[in-house]
Amino acid sequence: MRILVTGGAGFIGSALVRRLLDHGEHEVLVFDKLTYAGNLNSLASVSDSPRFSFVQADICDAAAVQGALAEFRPDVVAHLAAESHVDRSIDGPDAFIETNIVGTFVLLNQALRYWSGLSGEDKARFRFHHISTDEVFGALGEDGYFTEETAYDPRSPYSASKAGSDHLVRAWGHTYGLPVLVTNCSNNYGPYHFPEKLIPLIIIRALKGEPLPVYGDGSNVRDWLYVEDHARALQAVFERGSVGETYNIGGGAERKNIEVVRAICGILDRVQPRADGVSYADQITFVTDRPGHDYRYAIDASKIQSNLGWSPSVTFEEGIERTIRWYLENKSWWQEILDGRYATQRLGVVRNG
Ligand code: NAD
Ligand code: TDX
Repeated sequence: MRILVTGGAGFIGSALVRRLLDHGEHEVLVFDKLTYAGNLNSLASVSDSPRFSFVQADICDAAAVQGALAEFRPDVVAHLAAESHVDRSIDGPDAFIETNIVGTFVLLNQALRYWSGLSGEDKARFRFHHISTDEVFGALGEDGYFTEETAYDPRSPYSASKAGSDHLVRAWGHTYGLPVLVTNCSNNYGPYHFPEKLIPLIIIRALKGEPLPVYGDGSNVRDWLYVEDHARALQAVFERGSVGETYNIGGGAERKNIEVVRAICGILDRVQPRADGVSYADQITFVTDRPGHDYRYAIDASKIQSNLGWSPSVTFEEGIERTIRWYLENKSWWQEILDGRYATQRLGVVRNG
């Protein structure tokens, strides 16, 4: 198939593109604006493939989207382009509304136009797959899980913008018959993760001997999924999922943030001990909480498991060790980001008045 991947130079998009080119015969066009989070270095291992192509453009640019659809003639649009960081959405929500809501609207309009012009097999095969987050469901207490039926209750500018985009996608499916698929996934981690996010930020700051900032008391819970397992789930959904359906994707690996940070410190103590013999855990610092910090996310992934036979293959313990080793072996990938774009400073603290 021919797969147009928006946001294909980002963390999850690049994992999907590497998977599609490394396993199978698919052709891929990456459509990416290359914001601060986009990185062609994350695609270096596959960019020489004759089945890979790239266009630098904005999903808000209708003419650019129309041109890419007309020229590449995709069977699938896998839509991952987004502003993705909650803390940045607190500091500056504008780009989140623009890309996540308006950009998704532009993409839907152009995809509908393109799909309407197809016929026969090509029209029957086409899918618009929207990649979203479990954060649209709000926050859980100590118990319970998000299912595909859970009511939306987004609580940050980021999650509200993703909820808006999910609603638009379903509306285009329901009203115009566009063959849409939606997936809502839990927290991803793994190689090529931008250092603003908890896990890479902690690994990098630990190695640099800097304080490890844990928001609040560290008791907030996330459900962690290794990014390559997410990419495999996305492929299963756009290849075999039922049109109009939503699938929740999760790692079945709930951890308190403080447990994640301590796990990273423990592995680093073993594989790259500090010269002074002190544990990296000594660097842990509790800092002011994130405004509106959602307490717990946890996914019930039984639908994708029973309907499409997908389940996570990497445990949290395996995945976090693999991730740490990747950051140790690929310092040039993240040092370039630290030098030019983002140096792991605190983001997303509201200053009133
Ligand atoms: P990311 O921030 O690493 O990458 C986003 C990519 O989109 C970048 O390459 C960026 O250049 C591109 N982009 C941003 N604005 C664009 C625009 N206007 N036009 C074209 N390209 C643009 O994000 P990620 O973590 O890889 O997340 C990918 C998708 O998955 C997002 O939609 C996100 O909401 C969703 N998601 C992420 C997670 C997670 O844990 N990271 C979990 C569930 C869902
Ligand atoms: O320095 C930090 N210290 C800290 O305690 C950072 C950056 C985060 N945290 C906490 C906040 C969260 O409870 O760690 C947890 C994870 O934070 P993030 O890495 O910012 O992820 P989160 O806000 O949970 O959102 C992520 O998962 C869902 C992605 O960024 C989203 O794009 C995705 O939709």
